[in-house]
Amino acid sequence: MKNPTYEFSRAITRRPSASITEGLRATDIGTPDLDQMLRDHAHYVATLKSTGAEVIELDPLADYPDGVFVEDTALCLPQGAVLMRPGAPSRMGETVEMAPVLRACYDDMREISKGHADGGDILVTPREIFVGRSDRTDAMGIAELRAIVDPWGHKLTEVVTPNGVLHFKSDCSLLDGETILSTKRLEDSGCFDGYNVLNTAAGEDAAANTIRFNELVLMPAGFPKTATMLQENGYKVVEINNSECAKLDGGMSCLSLRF
Ligand code: CIR
Repeated sequence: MKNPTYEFSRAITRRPSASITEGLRATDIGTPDLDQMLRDHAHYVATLKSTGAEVIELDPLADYPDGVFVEDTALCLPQGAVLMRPGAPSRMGETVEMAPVLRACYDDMREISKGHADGGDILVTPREIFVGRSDRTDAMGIAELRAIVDPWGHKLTEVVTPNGVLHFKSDCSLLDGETILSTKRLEDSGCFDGYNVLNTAAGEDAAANTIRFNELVLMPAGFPKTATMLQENGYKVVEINNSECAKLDGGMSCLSLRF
């Protein structure tokens, strides 16, 4: 039987638009190069497809510079999809664009309608759904999400996204049914007690945002100690250049919805 937290038959991605240069960023470390990002994005999509999954590739959205980061628009669960309500005003309309795509894939689609929540703050494990309170995800958004997923049989665990970190999943990812890759600073908060936790190597916190997608772990290139550690633990790692998305605080999980 499939484990729906990391074995997927489909993914949704969106190609970056030329407006990506206007994307949100916490600190300006340079303007993303569209051509490089398109090459990296094509590698990412090809890697997802190499596992046998179908990838629904959406067209760029010029009006939404951060539209490539589709993860923030929804939570996809076996029981149904939940449209998020992104915490950044410039991103709120992205969910309107995603709604018809998800409606075509799901019989049951719900939405966050009052509070705010970004998909990047949500980590789904076989035991629970972690939701990190952050600058983008607030108490009202979490309460609405809990009311939706509770009847679906999911336990929602509210956690705190570390200060100065954009999203909860900027600092962690699921590697298999019971193993989490986490920065030391997030693990130290105690939120993963009871799980097997592997830490990113010292100085490689930015490697924490990976995705386990079927048999592969997609991780950003340039973090050799963490890549070796994952391989030594038996994971099949594919490294993808993330230099351009990183300029906008984006990474591997942000680039797809997986179900
Ligand atoms: C933003 O600030 O919203 C985008 N520049 C980056 C979003 C990254 N998404 C994610 O971590 N799920």
